[in-house]
Amino acid sequence: EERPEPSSPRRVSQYACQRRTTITNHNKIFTDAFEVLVEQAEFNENEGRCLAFMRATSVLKSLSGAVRCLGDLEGLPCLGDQTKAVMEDILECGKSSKVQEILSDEKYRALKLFTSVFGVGRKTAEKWYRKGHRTFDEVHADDTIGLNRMQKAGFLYYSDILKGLSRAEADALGRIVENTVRKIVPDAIVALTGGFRRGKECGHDVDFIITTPALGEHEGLLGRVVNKFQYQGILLYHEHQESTFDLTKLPSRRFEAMDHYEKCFLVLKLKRGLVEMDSQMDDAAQRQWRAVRVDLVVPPITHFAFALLGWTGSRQFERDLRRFAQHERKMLLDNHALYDKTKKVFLSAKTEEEIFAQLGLEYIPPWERNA
Ligand code: 8DG
Ligand code: MN
Ligand code: MN
Repeated sequence: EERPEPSSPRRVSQYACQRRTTITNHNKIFTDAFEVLVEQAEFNENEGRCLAFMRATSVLKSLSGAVRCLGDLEGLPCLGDQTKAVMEDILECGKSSKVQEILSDEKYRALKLFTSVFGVGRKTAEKWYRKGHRTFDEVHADDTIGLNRMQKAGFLYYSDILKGLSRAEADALGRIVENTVRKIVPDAIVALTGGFRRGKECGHDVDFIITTPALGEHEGLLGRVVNKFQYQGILLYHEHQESTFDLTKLPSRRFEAMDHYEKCFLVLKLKRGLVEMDSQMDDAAQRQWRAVRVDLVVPPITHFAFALLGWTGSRQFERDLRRFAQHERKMLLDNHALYDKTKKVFLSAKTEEEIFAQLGLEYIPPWERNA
């Protein structure tokens, strides 16, 4: 069998922000398995194990070819004995017994099901599981459980939201958002971010950053945009979070902390295409629209580049950007700012390119950030 020459002394960085990772994944068989292990570790709050498998997943995604034997892994960072044992299993049997075991585990299955609902996080899922519930019917039948607004919307539009969106649907939404925003501020900036900016063909939601060239004009804009959606009859759900942004604060060291920009988590009606319309004609398909998840974030123009970099992802790319900044440059980076701890100054940037340059990193375009 022919195999590509093992590319001689590989130098693969331990940081995802120094690797180029497109959406083409040659090692899906391994990374799918690892993603189950990551999720299991997350459910068990085993942070170390979670991080180990996330980093291994990310390294495998960056490779330009499929791993055929453990020898192919020589010189690669972040692949320890645990990850190699799982890969060996897959290379030998086509699957990992450990992963198979998790996939049939009652608790894993219940938590996986519950967290698939918009608005249901790990803690809530765990609570429902401990009450003895395993299915949605059981959750709904329990009147000691009070659902919040977001969870109610999550159940109401469950199958629509679970289906996610195509690239074409994301583009259609982009035009709707842009038209609406520009009716209020004609020269407003509407930038696609998240997975679709990285070139993904489908996503669980569409993420947009909205701002205005004139500083201060972005204030109050989001509320007016949401009102227009309501008036157009396409607003199904929204949770509006006011800005808690403070210019003087140092960047956060905690990755999972949410950023402080004004934002809105939405469920909108998206009109169905004609092609789709005449296919299946069950109850749901007869509706002329379906529910889709949209996130809107509104930073001031001065912080646009940081917000864009932070919201473009992937999550692993972001995590490693911050880890690189801290450990290799003694700088703090988050969605708002970059701070040099040695010089004790904030480093401003108008573009993503400038942020990479400030960090002394080669620029990685969005479509190579699929770490
Ligand atoms: P997907 O929607 O196709 O599943 O993938 P994604 O676009 O990469 O994921 P996402 O969950 O929509 O998040 C997009 C990026 O936004 C991700 O890299 C992390 C970043 N992000 C923040 N703050 C927040 C936040 O408060 N909530 C969420 N969900 N994402 C955030 O910087
Ligand atoms: Mn997204
Ligand atoms: Mn999102």
